[in-house]
Amino acid sequence: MSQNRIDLRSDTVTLPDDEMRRAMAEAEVGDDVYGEDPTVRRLEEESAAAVGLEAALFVPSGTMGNQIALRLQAAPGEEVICDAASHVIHYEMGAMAALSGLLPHPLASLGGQLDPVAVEEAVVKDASFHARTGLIVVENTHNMGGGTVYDRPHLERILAVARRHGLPVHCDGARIFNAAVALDTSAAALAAGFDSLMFCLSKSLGAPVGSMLCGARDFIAEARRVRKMFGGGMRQVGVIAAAGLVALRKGPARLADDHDNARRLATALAAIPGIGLDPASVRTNIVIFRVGSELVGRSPEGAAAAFLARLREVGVLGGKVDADRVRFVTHRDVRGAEIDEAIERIREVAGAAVH
Ligand code: TLP
Repeated sequence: MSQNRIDLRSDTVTLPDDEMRRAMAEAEVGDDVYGEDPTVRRLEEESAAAVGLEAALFVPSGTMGNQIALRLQAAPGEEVICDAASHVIHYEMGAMAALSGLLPHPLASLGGQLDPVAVEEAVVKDASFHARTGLIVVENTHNMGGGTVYDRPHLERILAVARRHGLPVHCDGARIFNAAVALDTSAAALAAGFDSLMFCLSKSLGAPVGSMLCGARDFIAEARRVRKMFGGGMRQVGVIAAAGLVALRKGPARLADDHDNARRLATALAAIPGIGLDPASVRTNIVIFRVGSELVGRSPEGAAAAFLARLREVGVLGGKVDADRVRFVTHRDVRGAEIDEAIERIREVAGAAVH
């Protein structure tokens, strides 16, 4: 690969910037398992405030944050209602079953957006013969839905169903700040009414490591206990939390640029014959599109893998969603000019295939 690499596999690939590295070097630290790391405490306080919930807990990953929430809010043998393409089902290694004895109750959805009527129908009302419903999970933005966002009225309808049945609701808000920017609202406005919310510092906000689990004070006290049980008790972790603080304070303000880049990329992709994409559906930093077989010919590994392999040869990296869909994610380390460069290279690859 002679050209510079443009890495659009995920917003997790960002490298810590100079300000983060300085903050890490200078971080005041202590043993966080004793609750004595001042930098972690600051990060937890600012995170809770940012989403308008009482308290927050620093966890090593979004997966651990989600899984602690599931563990605490549903009992073994209970069902977790979530959309069929949700991260808690597809990308968390079966953790809800393995760690907490929970059953996913997946619902088909459009763009990952749960239909409140379908949620109401899925709630098990007679638990004398069936697994009881324990929890509802909403993913905002929705990763595999293509970075789609739930607006507040939609969330209200789901929260109302949950309240009617006395069920807790967890928000997988790995990219909640992207949703807030897309809707021109605050993360707190989107978090209101949820029993718990996880957001990631290590995705679009640009930190190297870490996520925050947020909720009521009592819930977070319990979450601290389960984090230790899951092996996530960290010691002088202020060195990492310091980068997280920079991400939390500075990250949200630049997400609009990522969204503009995603839209520009999507518009250009949609104009390429053989690519299936409605650019109007791209609201945040994730672009998912279909690869027609005319772009790659008949390929044993599927159109997406074949197209990605050709793109890799010209230094453009993306991710496979399924046999014929590809995902690009825009982020802090890919600037506008590189998006334009990526578009050029993708056009060349696609043009070479159809001519
Ligand atoms: N998503 C990653 C991969 O796991 C797919 C990515 O590249 O997008 N919730 C959502 C909605 C996520 O997108 C992710 C990560 C997580 C949770 C988990 O976070 P980590 O990777 O920190 O465990």
